[in-house]
Amino acid sequence: MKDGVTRRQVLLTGAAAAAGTLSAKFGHGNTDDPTQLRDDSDLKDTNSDSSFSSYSRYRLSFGGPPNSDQYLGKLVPGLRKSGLKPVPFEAPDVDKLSWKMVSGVKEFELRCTAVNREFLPGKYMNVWGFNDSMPGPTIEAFQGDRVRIIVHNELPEPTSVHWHGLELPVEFDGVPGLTQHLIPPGGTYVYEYELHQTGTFFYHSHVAMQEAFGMVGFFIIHPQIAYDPPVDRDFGLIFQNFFIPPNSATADSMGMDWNWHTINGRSGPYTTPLVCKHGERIRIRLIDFSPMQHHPIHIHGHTFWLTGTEGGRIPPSAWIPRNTTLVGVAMAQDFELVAFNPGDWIFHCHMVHHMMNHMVPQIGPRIREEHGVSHYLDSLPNRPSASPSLENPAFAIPGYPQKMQSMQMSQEALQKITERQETRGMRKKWHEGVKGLMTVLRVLPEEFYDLVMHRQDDIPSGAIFEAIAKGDYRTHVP
Ligand SMILES: [Cu+2]
Repeated sequence: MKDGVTRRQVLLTGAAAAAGTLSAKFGHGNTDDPTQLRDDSDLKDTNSDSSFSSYSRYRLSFGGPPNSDQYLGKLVPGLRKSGLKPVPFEAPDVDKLSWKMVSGVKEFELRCTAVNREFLPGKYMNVWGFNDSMPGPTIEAFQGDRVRIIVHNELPEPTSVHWHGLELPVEFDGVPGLTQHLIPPGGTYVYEYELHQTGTFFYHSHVAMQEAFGMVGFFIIHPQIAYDPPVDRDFGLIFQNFFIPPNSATADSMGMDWNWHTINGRSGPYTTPLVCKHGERIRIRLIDFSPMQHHPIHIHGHTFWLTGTEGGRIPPSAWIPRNTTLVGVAMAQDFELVAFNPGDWIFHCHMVHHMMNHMVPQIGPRIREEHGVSHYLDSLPNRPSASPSLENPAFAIPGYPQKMQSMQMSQEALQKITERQETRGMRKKWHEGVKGLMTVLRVLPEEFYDLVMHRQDDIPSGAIFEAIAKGDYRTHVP
């Protein structure tokens, strides 16, 4: 079936018109996407996609009965050809660990370090991690690689590193006492083994309280040739909880009142959106590395297939369609979906207390940065009195208030959140609904993807969202 390209001629006003004008001005550009390292020769001719004719990657479609390959897009491939190397893995807000080839071995260097991580703009928290990052940088390798990982302990106490899920020689398993001596402060331990598996793995300290303090990172092992159906993007998110007492910026790994929640080391809305193009097939690999809590992970507007776990890839016959799935501590799950539905879709943990951070500004002084106890006491006379709000008739309703009131961020914090390239053209107040363990999957028609991700032209707040909502974009219509 042939894909035609049509242009909806819609008379628009306001922001949507601005977006339409912008897209018309720049046309249907095909700018290189530096994150994807692919060229057009990697893309297949979707006109030849006749074997998947009952499913459209560009609009709502059921795709056939539940036992069919096309049901809810199950085996509908991405826009990349089959038989290529996998697309590079992308974990927003986390770097990759560089390596060098030494006599046929991929050699990585990891440093165990204290980290001052910016969970939200201006909110720097003391945790531990690797190479000055929490989570640590991603180790990305291929099936068949031999790797050597040189671990330097720059912490003030002993540690060891475990390679979670890897089948390897016991002396490199990283368990203190049982398989190795702890690495003393200033010490080094060299781990070396072959990778015969593929999947979503991770590395972490095997000292329990250090785990709770943030010491984890992705360890992705790709197959040499991407699995079918190929995906166009391969994202990764690590979910964590911390207890950070109200008057402290240092995580307390003894506490069990988890009140700060991070995805790749940031809290919503500072989590960087996952951005893909309309019609792509994407994978999201999710790890729960919280100390104690599981996360029911939910996506809006799409159904995903559960295609892998921390044990590796699941055979397609056992894939499960979900829009919420429970990811337990130290588990990984891989989700795949066809991004048929343009828009800004929230992707989040559904535990209500994980959908916000702690609420200290509402309940007392926050002694952090320039704000000490004396500062708080000095400013008591200037603090707004509570009585006017108590006169609000809403207080007559039992249970009021439930909505988090007065949680506005400073102008500078807001600017840091909304000036990121990945957020261009989202609704002006999008950040109000994205807190704690929440991030956003942006599915953008190709012309808007280029505008948002590759151009510097000003895009009015809401312009992209409204244009999508009104259907003012080019689309492939089978
Ligand atoms: Cu959760």
